[in-house]
Amino acid sequence: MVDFSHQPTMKGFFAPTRFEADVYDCEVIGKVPTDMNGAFVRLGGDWLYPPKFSDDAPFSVDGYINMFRFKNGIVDYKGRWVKTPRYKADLAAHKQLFGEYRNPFTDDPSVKGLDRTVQNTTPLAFAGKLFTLKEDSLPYEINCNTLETIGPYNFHGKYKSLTFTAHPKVDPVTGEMICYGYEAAGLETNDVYLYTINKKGEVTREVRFKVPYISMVHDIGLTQKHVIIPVFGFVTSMERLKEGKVHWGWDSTRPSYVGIIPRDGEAKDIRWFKGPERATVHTLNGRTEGDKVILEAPIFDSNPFPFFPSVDGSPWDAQKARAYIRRNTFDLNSKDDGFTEEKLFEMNVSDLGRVDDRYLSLPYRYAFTAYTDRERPFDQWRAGNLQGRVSNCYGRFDLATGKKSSYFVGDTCSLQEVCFVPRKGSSEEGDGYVIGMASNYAEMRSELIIADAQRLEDGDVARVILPFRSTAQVHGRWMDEDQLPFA
Ligand code: V55
Ligand code: FE
Repeated sequence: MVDFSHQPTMKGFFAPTRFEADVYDCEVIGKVPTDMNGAFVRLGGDWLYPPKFSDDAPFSVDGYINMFRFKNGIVDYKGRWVKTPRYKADLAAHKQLFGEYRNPFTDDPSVKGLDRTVQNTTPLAFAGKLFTLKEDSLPYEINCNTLETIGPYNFHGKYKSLTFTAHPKVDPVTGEMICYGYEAAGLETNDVYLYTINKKGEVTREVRFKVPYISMVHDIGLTQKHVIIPVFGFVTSMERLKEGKVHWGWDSTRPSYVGIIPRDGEAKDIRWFKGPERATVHTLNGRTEGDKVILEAPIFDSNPFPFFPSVDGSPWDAQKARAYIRRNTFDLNSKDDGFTEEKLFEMNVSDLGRVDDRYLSLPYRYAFTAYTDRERPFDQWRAGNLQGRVSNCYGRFDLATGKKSSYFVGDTCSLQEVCFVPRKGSSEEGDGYVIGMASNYAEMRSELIIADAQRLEDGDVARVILPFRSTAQVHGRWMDEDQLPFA
């Protein structure tokens, strides 16, 4: 018996869909560019069974991978659950056996010791393989044509961390991947294992170090010379897990730390800089300029997630849960542990931003992300009472001039994370397409938006229409046809 009727947040457009899908030759409004060949792969979640506890985090949702496969202007859609041991155990039991977010003490005794990961965060194409990523476990390998789950992957036994980040960085110059796991030696350990994996998928470096306190190390910055490691606000302990709580609580008294380690350095070479209460969940880009290391990121003043409550019992503050694009500058010659912070744009943005990945770790100019423009129209009569709460624009933020150009999605839609697709054959930064999923509340369906990244004001060049609601994505990636063995 499956009953979602008591889940107040899973209604209307946000109700679980609970089916696997194949749509061939999707309906298109406009014209899909014929120079886009590959796939837009999205990973997010759909609850197979309702959460066991009402205060569980939405990040516990079962992983669901889906892709828009592009071939010469024709687009096919495919969606599959990620078939984790947890999915299989729940399906066999016909109920949710797993408890609070990253807390095995709250699980049904029948699943003790089972890998309890939900693979719901980021899809990755690397060394010719497709993976799903969730920061509490190893990557899961996926068949890129069928989207069926193959299983956990540890890079020929050379990747020793028990966990793998949802935000590995691929150096566009060398093709190598810089990746890591935190709580790497097991639940509630303060170990981070940092790896370099070459483009053939061979581990070439491992560095093990400790964080100042165990926290959510969700994303890092990469430069040509350094790795930048933000640590902030979220705390956890074996005691709180044994009390049956979600893995993270927010501690506003904790300083944020940023670790900087040379890419060819050892654990002793890491330097920890210290700052005020902040949350750098996602980064945009990093670079090293002489003795300075620079990170740009959409940074929150405090806890972005209401479902990871304050440890002191104080209420979640929506005002402080807004991200601004900021620049942090770290002086490697400084004698103290301080760093500078600048706000680059005086407006709130979605923290799920993107740069042209061909410029990752290098000097760059453009950041892309979604935001809410309250001046734009919203059709409440057709799309519901969501005025001011929809991401109705994608912005291209020019860090050189401070100017912004914008794509507006229309008065019944909200945009999910932006993705940048470089134009084939060009290398000019920002030359390509901006793509992303729109939720059309009036039509109760999902639409894939494709716009020219250099002409955002012109609107989309194509919309790929799904005749249903697709699962909400956490992160999506464009995977070019030469990156994976597509049929
Ligand atoms: C994040 C998302 C997660 C997670 C931890 O956005 C951090 C940050 C979707 O799951 O498990
Ligand atoms: Fe993320």
